[in-house]
Amino acid sequence: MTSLRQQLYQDMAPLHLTPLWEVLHALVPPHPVTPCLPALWKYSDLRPFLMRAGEAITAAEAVRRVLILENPALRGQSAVTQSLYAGLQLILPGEVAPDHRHTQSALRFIIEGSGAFTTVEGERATMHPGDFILTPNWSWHGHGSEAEEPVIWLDGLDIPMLRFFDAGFAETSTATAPPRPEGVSFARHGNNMAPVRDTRTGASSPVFSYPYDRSRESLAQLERNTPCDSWDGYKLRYINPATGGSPMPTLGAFLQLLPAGFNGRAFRQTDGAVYSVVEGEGEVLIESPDGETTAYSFGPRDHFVIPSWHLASFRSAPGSVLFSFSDRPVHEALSIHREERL
Ligand code: GTQ
Repeated sequence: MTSLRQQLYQDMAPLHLTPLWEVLHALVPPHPVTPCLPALWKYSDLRPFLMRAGEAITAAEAVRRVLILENPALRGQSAVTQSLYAGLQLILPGEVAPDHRHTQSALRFIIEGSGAFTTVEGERATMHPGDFILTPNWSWHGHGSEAEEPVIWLDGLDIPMLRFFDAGFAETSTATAPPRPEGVSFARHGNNMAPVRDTRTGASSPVFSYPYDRSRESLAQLERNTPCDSWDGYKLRYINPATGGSPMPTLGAFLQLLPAGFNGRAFRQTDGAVYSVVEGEGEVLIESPDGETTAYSFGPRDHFVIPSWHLASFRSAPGSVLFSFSDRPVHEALSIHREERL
């Protein structure tokens, strides 16, 4: 019997044929089995390398001077999860990172420094720590700095997702988009209002800068006046005001506050997520598939990743604010999103 099978496999191999029954279990597992590992990047460990990159190459030469946060299990793949890319980008005073556009969608979350800017279709968004800025797919964008200090931000992109779909296109700018006054997009769409005859269909948000002070104030209000969620603390998602959906089709982004003394319950979700710590301190406990739990201690500007379907919970003695992003809108669009709250 076995030899019959062995002979069959051997004889059909030249035709690039493989028996399903040998791989079926792995192909349709009873629950998600990700190769990704949980990981934490301490900012104090990482920052010196970013500064050395600042001495080693200019932003103009690098095009984007970024250190990629690679999942330890996906080295060489420029991926923090199977679908997501994350990196920390540095721009020094006076530097320019030239305009380009691509089918990958990008988000920025500002980590350190003020006064650099991203330009989206010619409109500037000046960066301050905690601001959430997006560059929708196929929009012209570049970065520059009129700051007097280094400015560092988290880049989140759907690069591995587009690679999976073999759908990546990019162009570099020959003629830069004409400059447009700063703040117009926010004036049009950022205050729960919209132009009367606006007909946009809203694949991506018409607002591309979400200032931290506004998001933070919402969380402060909610903490004062509403009950705390036992798993999330107080958690809000950034929205596309034209649709109520995610700011970009492939990337969801979130801001959450863990109140002082928070001792959260465990959850897992199919969307692996990348976290950027804004304020405070705490611990994330992540259970590996073999049942072992590791506690990762985090402080301001640290980054960590919770892979798909890993049980996780948060603890914070002094309280904390966390930004995060994931591919959740894709899971939801495809009706494959699941989460479990224990
Ligand atoms: O700023 O356009 O981290 O195109 C990777 C690819 C940033 C960007 C990244 C990019 C960008």
